[in-house]
Amino acid sequence: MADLFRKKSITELMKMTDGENSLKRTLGPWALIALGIGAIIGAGLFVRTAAAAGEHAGAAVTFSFIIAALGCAFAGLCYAEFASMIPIAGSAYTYAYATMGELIAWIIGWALILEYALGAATVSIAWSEYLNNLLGGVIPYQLCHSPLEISAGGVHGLINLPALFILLMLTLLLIRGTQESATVNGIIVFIKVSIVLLFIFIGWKFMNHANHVPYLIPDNAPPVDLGNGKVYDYSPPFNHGWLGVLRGAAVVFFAFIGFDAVSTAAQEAKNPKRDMPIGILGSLVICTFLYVVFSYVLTGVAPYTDFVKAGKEASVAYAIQHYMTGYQWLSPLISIAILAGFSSVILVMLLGQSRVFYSMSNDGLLPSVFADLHPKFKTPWKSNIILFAFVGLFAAFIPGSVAGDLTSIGTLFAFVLVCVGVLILRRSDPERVRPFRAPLSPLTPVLGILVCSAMIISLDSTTLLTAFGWMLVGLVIYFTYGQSRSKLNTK
Ligand code: ALA
Repeated sequence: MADLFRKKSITELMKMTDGENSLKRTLGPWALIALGIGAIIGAGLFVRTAAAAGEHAGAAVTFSFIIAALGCAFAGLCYAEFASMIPIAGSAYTYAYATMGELIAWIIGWALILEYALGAATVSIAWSEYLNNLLGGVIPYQLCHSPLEISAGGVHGLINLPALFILLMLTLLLIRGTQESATVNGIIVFIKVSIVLLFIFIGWKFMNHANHVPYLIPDNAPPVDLGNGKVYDYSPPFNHGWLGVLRGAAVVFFAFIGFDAVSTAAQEAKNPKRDMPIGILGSLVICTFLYVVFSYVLTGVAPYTDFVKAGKEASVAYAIQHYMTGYQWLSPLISIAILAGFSSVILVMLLGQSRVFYSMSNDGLLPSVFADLHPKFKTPWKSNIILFAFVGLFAAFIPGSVAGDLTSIGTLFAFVLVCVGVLILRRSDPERVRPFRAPLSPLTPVLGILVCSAMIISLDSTTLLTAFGWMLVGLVIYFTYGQSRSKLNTK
């Protein structure tokens, strides 16, 4: 049996950074922070915040954001340590392959599919919500919802066509090889941050402080009537109080996904040792601040119970339309900006996923079709098309909340493994040069493991079981396919 912990040689990996084809080191700390924010602010803030507040945490969703940010910060420091040890373009999969061996790398790569592919599906579903809101709800319910959803009027969803549409457009763009330039990213970051600030400044005046009392959902909160004879019940443990805040953290954790994108740019950083941690932590700090204030205002403008009813979809536009008298004109502007912002997040996620597939296929762990390049565009076009079919299936037929929770769990799991990896490597390979070291180790990785695991455990049992099943399928594929075909077999 092949060695499950065989590793890729770091020297070989680093050779890819030498020579004419190597990427230029052009990114300073601000450019890295902008890259992070570009990938971070999206559906998590504009859709999942309301879901977390409405279903689990109430106004205390602000605490949920702080817990999620802490988990990200601890894991982010560990990510930065890996990224600086192997400062090439890559992902947790590549780092793990060189440091912890093939099996762990495969497991992380498989969890990253949940992060990127399902993340793209979640944001495309959110895109569909805001598009429909912008168009005044003209798209029939059946054609913009999954079959697992039912409207308050009893209409069943069938397929989410707008979500499929945006995925198709962005897949075609990726096949053409359109790279988001720093300028386009800069503009989108500017637009996103402006909308957040605009909502905060204008919404502040419309806050009703009664909506913040009590701040946490009390254990005797009355159920909310959803129509159709259904109610939303706050009595289960994770639907009120501090446990609700913890579940809320797992839900809004989605809003931070993407900061790891900064680590993939290590090869282009001018001074990775100093700038990677600044880029990763800087974008986290700025986003956390914006998220906490934004969610404070959102739950002050509209009562949290609205977000399980009519305000469940396109919640920010909903809050403006229903509670911010005189500012109705703001809603379409914000929706257009949100649609643009979502598109860039989806693009980054689809790109990230096809890169991970590309690396796994080059390593022999996935079929070579995932690494076939288009003769003219030089992009992994077959992989992009397969990915569209896979992501499209989720986007068309699964509710956004299910896809969002699976994204969170996959990412949290990958983060836990990255933290564990730092602990193991500090012992097994203490001599290796680490230009950046996670401070206060072992405390930082241990706290990362604890906070991220607590969020995982707080998720509902269906999400946990589905993710477990996904990981089992991954292991079966590895042992029946990847292990025997790995390129490391022949070396
Ligand atoms: N953090 C990204 C978003 O919220 C994935 O859309």
